[in-house]
Amino acid sequence: MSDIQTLEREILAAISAARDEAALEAVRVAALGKKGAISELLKTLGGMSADERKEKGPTFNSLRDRIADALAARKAALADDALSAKLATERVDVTLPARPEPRGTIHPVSQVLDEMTAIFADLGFAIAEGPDVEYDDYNFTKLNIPPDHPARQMHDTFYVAPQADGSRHVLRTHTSPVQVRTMLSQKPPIRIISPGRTYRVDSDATHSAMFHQFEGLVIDEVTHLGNLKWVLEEFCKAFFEVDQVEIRARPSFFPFTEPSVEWDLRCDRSAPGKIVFGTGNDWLELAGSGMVHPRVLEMCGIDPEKYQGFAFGGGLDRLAMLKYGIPDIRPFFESDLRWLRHYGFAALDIPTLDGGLSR
Ligand code: 2NL
Repeated sequence: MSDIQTLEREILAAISAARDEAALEAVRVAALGKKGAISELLKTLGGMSADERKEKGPTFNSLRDRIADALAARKAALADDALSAKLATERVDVTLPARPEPRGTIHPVSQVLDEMTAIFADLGFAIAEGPDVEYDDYNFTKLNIPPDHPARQMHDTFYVAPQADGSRHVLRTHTSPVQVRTMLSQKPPIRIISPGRTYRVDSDATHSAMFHQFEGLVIDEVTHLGNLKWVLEEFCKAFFEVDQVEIRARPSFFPFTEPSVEWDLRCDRSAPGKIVFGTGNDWLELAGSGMVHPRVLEMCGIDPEKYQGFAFGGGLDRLAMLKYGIPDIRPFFESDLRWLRHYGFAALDIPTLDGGLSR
């Protein structure tokens, strides 16, 4: 075997034996570096006769090319091996649970809000929302409660610091300003419910300064108290999950409705700590309501000669307490996880009419 063949075998063996990039680089320098074996071989061409150079030149050059190719191939193989080893150590078990078990639960108020949304959406109502900090004008004046009206005292309003022009914003005392905003920005027919946070300077065992209200508003060319009664009955059947309900009307007064009606729901409270809806000899206050006062329609840009409407409102927290048998309102807003785990709902159990509201 010629010296050249021996040299090639030795270098190729060293290339295969290189276990990492550093070892391979050492082989490359020893072969193709400035003073490497192949480089030295190529330098000998300079001292040769023209004929000899013609014979050896191609041999040496192709040897150099084969060595360079072998180095490149080995380098790629080492990089592949390194990547495979890295991937093996970084393997992710995609069958592991994404997160630990959920620790919180859905608050009963959120649950009742979602239930109410499902029911009224099915009846063709849209959900309307508005800011908690309101104009005095939207919270009172446009609802037929002028600045000197006694109902302003009844509302125990939280006032925000005065503006530059002397006007004062309020924390909304009801969600009616959301209906005002809707009437000012949309044309009838209007069918909305506006559940949300409301505020009154009033807190004791049964009152919280922040509480939740729901209100509904329907404006169209022909609307009457019979429509209102049907809507409330349908809501009660769906919400309390009973086939039959009975509601009764009592005359009432609100500045923003005329006439005004309060509704009670027939129930049975004879068994201690338990309420059954739909039967029995007891009555439970359900909601206040009425036909929207023509002056309110007018102040909200709706022609009372052409349109009328009905509105209703009640306490959302109260509905949650009634439906889920929660005796005290105070823990509602204390963020006590033990209370939430007792009264809360599973996070992914979203209420729907066909899937079940509260199962
Ligand atoms: C209650 C009674 C009620 C309304 C709310 C309303 C809204 C507009 C016009 C007319 Cl924009 N009425 N809302 C009407 C009657 C009763 O709520 O006891 N709420 C807790």
